[in-house]
Formats: sequence, C-alpha cells, structure tokens
Amino acid sequence: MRNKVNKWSILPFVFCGLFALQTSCKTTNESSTQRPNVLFIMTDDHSLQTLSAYDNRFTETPNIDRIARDGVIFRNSFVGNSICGPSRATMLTGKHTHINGQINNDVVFDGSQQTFPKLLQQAGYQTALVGKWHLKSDPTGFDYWNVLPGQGHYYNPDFIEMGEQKQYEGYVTTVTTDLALNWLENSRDQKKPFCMLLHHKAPHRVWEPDTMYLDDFEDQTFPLPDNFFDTYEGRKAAAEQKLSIRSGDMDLIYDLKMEDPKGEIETRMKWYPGHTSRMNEAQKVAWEKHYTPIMADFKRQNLSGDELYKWKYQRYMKDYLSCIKSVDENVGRVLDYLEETGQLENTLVVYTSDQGFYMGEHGWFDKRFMYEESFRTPLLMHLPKSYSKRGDITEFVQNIDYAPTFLDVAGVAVPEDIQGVSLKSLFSSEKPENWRKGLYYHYYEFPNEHMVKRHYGIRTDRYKLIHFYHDIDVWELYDLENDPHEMNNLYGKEGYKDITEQLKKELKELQTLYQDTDKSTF
Ligand code: SGN
Ligand code: CA
Repeated sequence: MRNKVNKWSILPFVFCGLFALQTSCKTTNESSTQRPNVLFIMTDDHSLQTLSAYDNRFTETPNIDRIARDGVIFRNSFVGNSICGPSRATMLTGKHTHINGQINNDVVFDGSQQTFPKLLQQAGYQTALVGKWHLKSDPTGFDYWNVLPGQGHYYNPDFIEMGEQKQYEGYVTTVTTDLALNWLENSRDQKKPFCMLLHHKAPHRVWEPDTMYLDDFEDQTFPLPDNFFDTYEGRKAAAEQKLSIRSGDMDLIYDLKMEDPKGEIETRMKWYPGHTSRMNEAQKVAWEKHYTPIMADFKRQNLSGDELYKWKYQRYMKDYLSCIKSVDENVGRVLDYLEETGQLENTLVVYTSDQGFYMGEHGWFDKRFMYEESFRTPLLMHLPKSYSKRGDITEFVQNIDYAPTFLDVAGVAVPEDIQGVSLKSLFSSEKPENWRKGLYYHYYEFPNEHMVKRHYGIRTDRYKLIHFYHDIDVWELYDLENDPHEMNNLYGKEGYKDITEQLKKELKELQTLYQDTDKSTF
C-alpha cells in the first residue's frame, strides 16, 4: 500500500525531482552528516486514539509507527494550551503562550521574537517550513517557506511561497509532502544540515478524505466510547461547551458531507459553498459517487435522538480516519526518501500533533479542554545514530520542550529564557534526576467558537486540578488512577481537602516558575 499515487497530486516538478532521486540518489553528502538534521512533522488535531503505536482500536498507522519502532515513543506527552496557534508558538519559542503572546488563535504571532528555527539558521542550518502555519504574520527564520493561508483547503489548495500565492492541483497532504520532498531534494544547500518543519493540515475539521481513501473504512463499525452519552454532572464547563456530536455543533452537511441537492437535510452553515466547490471534475465525480448513496440511505433511515448521534459518530470516525490514512502514507514517503538517500540515520525525525482530539469521548469532537484526550499529544522520535535509547519514554514532557531539544541535539546553546527543558537527557538509558513532576496548562480562547471556558491547572502523576474562570469560578479535581476518563469531579468532596491544598500550592509554584502570575490576564 505504501506510496499509492494519486494521479491528481503529483506536480510535474516534483515528479522530476523524485525521478532523479530514484536514478541518482545524490543527496548524501559528507558535510551534512556531521551535525544531525531535524525533520519536524506535525499534523493538526491527530489524536493518540488513532495512532496505532499508542492505540490500535480504530486504525493502523504503520508508517508513523515506524518512527517509534526504530526510535522512541513518549507515553506522557502534553501541550500547554490545547489549540493550534498557541501550540505552534509554544513549539517555536519553547515558552508558554502567556510569554510568547499567542494566547489564542486570534493573536498575530510576533515573528520578531526568538525561535528555534532562527537560532538554528544562525548556527548554519538550512531551515524550511512547508504546510500549515496559522500564525497570521509571515514566517521568520526560514530560508524557505511555503505555507497554507489560514487553515488551508484539502482540495487543490493555495499555498503562499515566500509571499507569493498560487494554487496546486491535488490533495493537501500529498501536495504538502511533494513540496517538502522537492525542497529536500532539489532546492536546499546540500552542504548544510537541514531543519524542516513539515506541518500538515490534516486531520483538521472538516475531515475531507482524499478520493482514493474514501471507501477504506466504509465497512467498519467503531465502538462508541463508554462516556459518549456523558451528562456532565458536577462539571459545569463541560456541560456548557459547544463541541458536541450530540447536537448541531457537528453539522450534517458541513462536517458530515450530507449535501442534499433537494435541500431536505438541515444545516446551520447556510453560507458554506460545499465540499466539492474547489474540486476538479474527476474529484467531484469520485466524491459524489461515494457520498450520494450514503446520503440516500441516511434519508431513508430518518434517524433522530441517540440513533442519529450514533450514526454521526460513525460518519465522523470514517472521514477522520481516512484523512489519517493519507497522513500515514505520506509520512512513509518521507521516511523512505530519507532512508533511500542515506540521510535517515543522521536525522532527528519528530512526529507530533498541535494537540490531541476527542473521538467521541464525552460525546465530543475538537480539543481545548485540559482533559486527557486534548491535553495529551502524540510524540514519537527517530533519533540520530549517536543516541542509544529505544522504546518507551515515560517522563512528563510538554511542547515547551521541543525547541530546547532541537537546539541541544544540533549542538546549539539553549538560551536561558526558554522555559522548556531539553529532552536529550532522556535519550540515554540512564534515568534523569529531578525530572518535572507537575505539568502546567492555561487555555484562553473564550468566548469563541465551541465555547470552552478559560481555565488553567496542574496535572501530577495521579491528580489533576483545574480552575475554570472568567464568566464562572469553578474548580475540578480528578483522581486519574481511579477515574481515568475524568467523569467524577472530587473538588470539595470529603477526604480530598489535603490533596487539594497540596495541589493548589504546587499549581502556584508552577505559575511562579513559568511567570504566569499577572492576574489581569486571567
Ligand atoms: C476552526 C474550526 C474549529 C476549530 C478551530 C481551531 N472550525 O475554527 O472547529 O476548533 O478551527 O482549530 S471550522 O469551521 O473552520 O472547521 S485549530 O486546530 O486551528 O486551532
Ligand atoms: Ca489543531
């Protein structure tokens, strides 16, 4: 199945590049084998539940799993603010969002500040960024950049290449990979080590699969999460969100593609031009061939209530997993390229997502909450040959740690003001001393789409304490050992006074450590 080629997606110039690669394999070069390359692959909204190195209940991701099989997998990897722009700014700067300024998706990223690509560039690396950016200001610190405007489109996407916008024919995950491979093979200075940020749009909402994978999950029925019908008792913020599959938050047309030409299916998104609006004829034909019978069957069933919600969940899973399928295939293409050109062994390959995602847990899609599914993010690394560690890493790591890790691995001094910690000490077989025992989190994007309240909190090995604030003042406490799905808010309950006080003290210490003490920003 690897390297299944979509006839719409291969760009002529890339084709030349890859053809040349098969015949010459010219890229290995002595000077770039000295300092390790960094390939930082990040997807948008990829949940741990749908990455088989973590969880294979729903799908297999053999290519992404290769990274873990030959390298390391972080079993306790988290973000500091579970949403796109904030997470990206954190990764670039190694600082939490109240410090780098990107507290939500509305802020324009201050590109004049220190970032790891700039520091690597100054140290002689060739730096490149391809794919989703979403930080509004033009990228800085890159020798080459070619990014999707805003969220980007799945079909025949526009890209902005160093300030110039143009449209490419094909499917976004494949086009993004083509552009990355083209830069690696044909455009970069081969004498220098590279740092490439390959950032996919997929599997972001509205989960439009590549036409060639439309049928892949059609015969499967996915188990409903045990808490799909959560009633949110004792959790006011969870009750008031707008990211539910069990409501119009997940739209039958916009999200689930039931574009009824007769107009008999309800939608809130009247403005939406439709999923096929950017497609060419062949794409449109394949799309309609797939969804038209599904829609006919849906109308025939005339579902409502719980039966409708269960149907929505199945459709959501199928579309989302088909998008993951393209991601996995394209990760395989890049790994193959590095392997075939002899560069893999000297490259730090990182696979992560800007945050986790709900696959129906609590009845939800989307992210934002400090609850486990969206607080966690996948993190897998193929290490350069000098590092011996393989398999599981269980220490608490967070996206503030990526920038110092990349700098450290590249042999570049980590500036004092970076808040994260280099993960390099976890790449040997010895247990590091005094590793962090608590994780800090702060989410700000309220009021906004999905209406997740502002909150901050601490997670330790066993407990999680969250404070929801702004238009409410609600604390939540979870015992993750006895209640891993965070259904039972223990805050204020008998027997939890001491642990609550202890956690509040540790939370304050983290706020002091990370300088999140200016209450006017809360
Ligand atoms: C868009 C989506 C939201 C999503 C945000 C943030 N709506 O606004 O569902 O939560 O992005 O996602 S959509 O109608 O545009 O699909 S993020 O990953 O970019 O932060
Ligand atoms: Ca995201």
